[in-house]
Amino acid sequence: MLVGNPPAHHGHHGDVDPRRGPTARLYRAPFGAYPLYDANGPVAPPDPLAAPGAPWTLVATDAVPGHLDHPPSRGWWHYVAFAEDSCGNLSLVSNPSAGSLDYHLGDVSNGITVGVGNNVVSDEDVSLLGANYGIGEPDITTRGVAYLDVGPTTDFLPASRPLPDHLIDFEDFILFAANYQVTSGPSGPARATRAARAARAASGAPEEFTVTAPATVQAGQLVAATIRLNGSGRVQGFSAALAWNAGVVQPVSVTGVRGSSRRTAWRCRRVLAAWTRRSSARGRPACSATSKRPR
Ligand SMILES: [Ca+2]
Ligand SMILES: [Ca+2]
Repeated sequence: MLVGNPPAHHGHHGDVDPRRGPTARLYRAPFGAYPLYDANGPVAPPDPLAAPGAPWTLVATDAVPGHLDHPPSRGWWHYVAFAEDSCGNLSLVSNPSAGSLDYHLGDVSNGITVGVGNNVVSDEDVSLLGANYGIGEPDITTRGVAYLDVGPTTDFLPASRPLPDHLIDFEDFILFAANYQVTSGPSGPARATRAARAARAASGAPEEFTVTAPATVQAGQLVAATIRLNGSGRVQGFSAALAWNAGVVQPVSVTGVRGSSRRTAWRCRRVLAAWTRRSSARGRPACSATSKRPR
C-alpha cells in the first residue's frame, strides 16, 4: 500500500498487506490534523476496532499489493484492511499501518501561494523558512505560518510524523535541507545522493568539529575563535551553541563561511565560522561550542 502526494505522485510504503482473501477492503483514518498534529495536546491514534465506522474512510474495495492512495488532504494517515469473501463476509480487522505522510516536510510553497506546496522542496520553500527563521509563539500564529513548524519528527527522520515544538529553528531547517530537491516519483540524482550518503555512513569515517581559540588573553585584546568541521559526508547539518567566559571577553561579531554545497553533506575541512571577542581582563576566554543533534 502506498500513500501518494496529490495529485499524482509517489508515496511512502505503509505496512498493511491487503492479501488477506479474495478481495481486501482498505480503510484510511488520520492522526490528528495537519500541520500541528498533537502539538497542542495529546492525540489518540485512530482505533482500528472502530473500523469500518468513523473515523475510518473506505479507500478501496479490491485493494491489491502496491495500491496507491491519494488522501484528500495533507496528513499522517493510518490504514486497516478487511478480507472479504465471495459471500461478502468480512474478516477481523487487520493491525493498523504504522502511519504515512502524504507530502514532503518542507514543501510549504509553490512559488505563488505560501502554505500551498507543489510536491518539491525547493528555493521557494527555503526562502519562506528563512523569512520566518527564529520565531516562536505568538509570532507563528500571528504570521499564520504554523505549516513551517515541521520539526522535529518522532524519530528525527524526514518522512516521519512531525512533533511541532512552536519554534521555527534548526529542527525545521534540517528537515527542509534533508528533503531539498527530493521530488516525488523516481529521481535518479536524489537516489544517487542517498546511496552515496549511505556508503559514506558505512565507512565509519569520523565526523567532528573543533573550536580553536587562544588559551589566555590580555585586557583589550581582540580574540578570534574558529569552528572547523571535519566531515566525511554523513552530516547534513548541525547547530552549534557558542560559549565563552563573560568575565574575560565580550562578543563583537560572528562571521559565517559558506559550505561547499547547499544540498549535499559536507565533505570538507575548512573554517565554518569565526567569532570575535574583545577581552576585558587578562584571563582565560574559554571559548567553546557544543553541537545539538548533528544529522
Ligand atoms: Ca515547494
Ligand atoms: Ca519546529
